[in-house]
Amino acid sequence: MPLVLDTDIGSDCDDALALALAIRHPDVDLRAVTTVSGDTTVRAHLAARLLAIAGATDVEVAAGVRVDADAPNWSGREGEGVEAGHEAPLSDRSAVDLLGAIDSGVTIATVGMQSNIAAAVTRDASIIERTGLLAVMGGSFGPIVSLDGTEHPPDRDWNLVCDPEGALDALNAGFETIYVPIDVTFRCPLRRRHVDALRGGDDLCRALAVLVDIWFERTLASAGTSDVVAFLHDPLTVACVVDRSFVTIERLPVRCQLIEGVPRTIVDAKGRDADVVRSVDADAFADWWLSVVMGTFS
Ligand SMILES: [Ca+2]
Repeated sequence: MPLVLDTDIGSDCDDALALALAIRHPDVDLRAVTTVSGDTTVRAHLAARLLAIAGATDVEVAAGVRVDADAPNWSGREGEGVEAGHEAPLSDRSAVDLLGAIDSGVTIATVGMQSNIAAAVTRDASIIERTGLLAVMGGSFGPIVSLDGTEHPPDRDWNLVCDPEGALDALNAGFETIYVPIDVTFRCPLRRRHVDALRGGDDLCRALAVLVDIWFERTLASAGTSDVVAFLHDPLTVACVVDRSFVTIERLPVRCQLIEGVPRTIVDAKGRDADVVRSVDADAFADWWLSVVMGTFS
């Protein structure tokens, strides 16, 4: 499956976990990585470094649309935890140029805000027909409820909220789309035993463990839990490109609309048919992710 991963790698650690899945799954032909949000060059170097650690320096990495450094998806600490070292040069092309030249039938997994996709559509709408599938981490089609039962407001849908105009432009453009929404991925944890297993893996696995540890200390540790160390929002999105055995899917008419300033995914007669992930066998998926990344998948 030819794939371009469009990512805000470097904020939440799950982008790196998704990149590792794309690198390691035998049925994914990772053609390129494009970065979005904040300092996209820093994010691109992080992706390039992880690709080099994995020995995948033939994957093109292109920096994308930047937003102001104080935008809500930019912590200023992106790249922390990955030591400098050998990496392939970044592409001479911008992410928008790269996406605009995408070959027919290639899948784009967009696991950050939709700014690059929207810019590419604005420049040349033929990307819509050429793209085989747009796999979107985002949207919500039910209550967003944490594992502890806490319900979150719709603006927790970070990838849409960070660039509302980009979300509207990209998600209403007419791509064949699968939504991997946040109400499902919030139910999809990476657990302590998974990150501990990564520590016994190869260089890439150990690098991922460091990134998870940093993310956990920064975000989840204060919640008093030690078992849930991250959430597999972006890895589930990449997984759904090649293996949907962990999820249930409904075909629903979806459109994106601002409601009280928040971009929301709406299901009604004016929407365009899309695949929507409605549930996940989270434990089976996390174990599968680990087996793919650690090379024990068969
Ligand atoms: Ca992301």
